[in-house]
Amino acid sequence: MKNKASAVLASIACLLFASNALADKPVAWQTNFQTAATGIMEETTWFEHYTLWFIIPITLFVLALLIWIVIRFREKVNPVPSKTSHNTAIEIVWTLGPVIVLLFLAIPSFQLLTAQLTPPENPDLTLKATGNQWYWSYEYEVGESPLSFDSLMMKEEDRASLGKEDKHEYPRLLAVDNEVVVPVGKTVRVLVTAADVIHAFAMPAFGVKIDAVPGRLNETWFKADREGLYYGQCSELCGKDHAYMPIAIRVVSEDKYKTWLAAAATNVGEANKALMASIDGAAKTVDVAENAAQ
Ligand SMILES: [Cu+2]
Repeated sequence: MKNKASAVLASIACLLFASNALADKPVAWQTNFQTAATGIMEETTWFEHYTLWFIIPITLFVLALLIWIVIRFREKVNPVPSKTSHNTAIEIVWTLGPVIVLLFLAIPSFQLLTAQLTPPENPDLTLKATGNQWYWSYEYEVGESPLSFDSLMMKEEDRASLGKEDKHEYPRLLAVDNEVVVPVGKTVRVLVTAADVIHAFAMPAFGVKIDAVPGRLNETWFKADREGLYYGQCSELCGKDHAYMPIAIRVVSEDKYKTWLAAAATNVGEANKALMASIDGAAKTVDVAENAAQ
């Protein structure tokens, strides 16, 4: 019994760690949003559900009216058409009704837009993302020498050398060679620009999507609530390899972030490997714990 309970606990822990490794990515035939990883995305998801409470009843109401008109006023039962051209009451209703509905949509919509577009006053970290044909480069505003690196889509033949053989965690067309690493629960300001043509920096689970325009610095922000690996893509048609410049953000604990940052100052590739090993290492500790319990 005790063994069973500990096995269950261990498998729950494994599940937690599994979801810890990969947090969000698009899935086949997906119709809904990805699970929110920031407060902004939670609100966005709420707003989407909220608008459906208006859209669905209105659509059903209009459909019912159409069906009623088609049946009730068909030529056979209504040989002499009415000559009515005005009805003050009905005209007031069909003007005021939509105005009220729009007000109910506009108020939360503007509140959400304001929250999304108001830059944080004291960000914990500032990151610059530059779109290039066809990859992203990132710059961290840290210390005296800013850390910078390029992030290119991972080639299938590089899986082994990068240690990214797990196709679930590192999916084709989404995995990159160097992920952006950020600490969990911290406000990250992202400055977005482009070096050649217009790109767009988008991370669905964070509710972030902003154009990367050459010669212009756009600003957005996020605060990730959950650790894990998140995937997004360039979201502005930018040329022949537009589909091949994914964005990958790894959200880790503050400690792991600091260790990574220190190592990345000299070698980003090695720092990433060490970080991956420390995350996998945490998952392995659970396996060991499970064995010990039996
Ligand atoms: Cu692009």
